[in-house]
Amino acid sequence: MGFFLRKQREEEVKMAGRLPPGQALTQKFPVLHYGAVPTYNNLNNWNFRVFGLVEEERLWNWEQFNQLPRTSATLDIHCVTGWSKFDCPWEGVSVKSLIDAGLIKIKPEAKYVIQHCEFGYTTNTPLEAVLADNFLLATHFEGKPLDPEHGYPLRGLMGAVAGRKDNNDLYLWKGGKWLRGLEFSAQDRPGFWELAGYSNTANVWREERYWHNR
Ligand SMILES: Nc1nc2c(c(=O)[nH]1)N[C@H]1C(S)=C(S)[C@@H](COP(=O)(O)O)O[C@H]1N2
Ligand SMILES: [Mo]
Repeated sequence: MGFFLRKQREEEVKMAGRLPPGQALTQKFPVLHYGAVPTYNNLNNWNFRVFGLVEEERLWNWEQFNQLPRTSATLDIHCVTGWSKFDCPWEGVSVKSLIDAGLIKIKPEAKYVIQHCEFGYTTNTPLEAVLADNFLLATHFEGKPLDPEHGYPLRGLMGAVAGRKDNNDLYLWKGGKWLRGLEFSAQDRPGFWELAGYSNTANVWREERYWHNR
């Protein structure tokens, strides 16, 4: 896609109030993470753990995970390094729907969620951000399983619903790639990028990129 088409498309989303401050539209899908991309020969040893402040801990293998109720969502994604990608079609599992279906029962003291990923990467959000409809446990992008570098087989996906400026619209690093578990917690616990200087709160509309107040 040429420069003028990109610019034109960017102007459209800007006029529609969908371009957060300091962001630019990309038509590519950049890859960003620290460390190696995990490789899986198969998913026989893969599992997903739900723990912390829940009535009963859950441990689902890949087959069981794929039997959970599924959700599709078209979301805009905003990376702290300045690119935004619009109208991305994701599929996966919504945490809210798991709670509504009684598949996860959280204790009332749970106020935060820590996403746990391969190699010990974590990222933290308030509980309400993970329960919002702009957060998904995503398995598919554009109808296909995630590419390895984008989080195969499962990632947290933090996006934004088009045209709705919401307090739960956080930067993309609040979605952990190669996700292996969710921990419900009474205390907030800054994760990898948060400890490296990124904002703890990460609101895209308020442009909370870096953590100054420590
Ligand atoms: N496990 C893991 N997940 C991660 C990261 C990481 O370093 N490790 N980086 C985050 C950052 S900083 C961004 S911007 C997004 C990028 O997602 P993408 O590579 O699919 O564009 O992944 C996030 N999830
Ligand atoms: Mo990032």
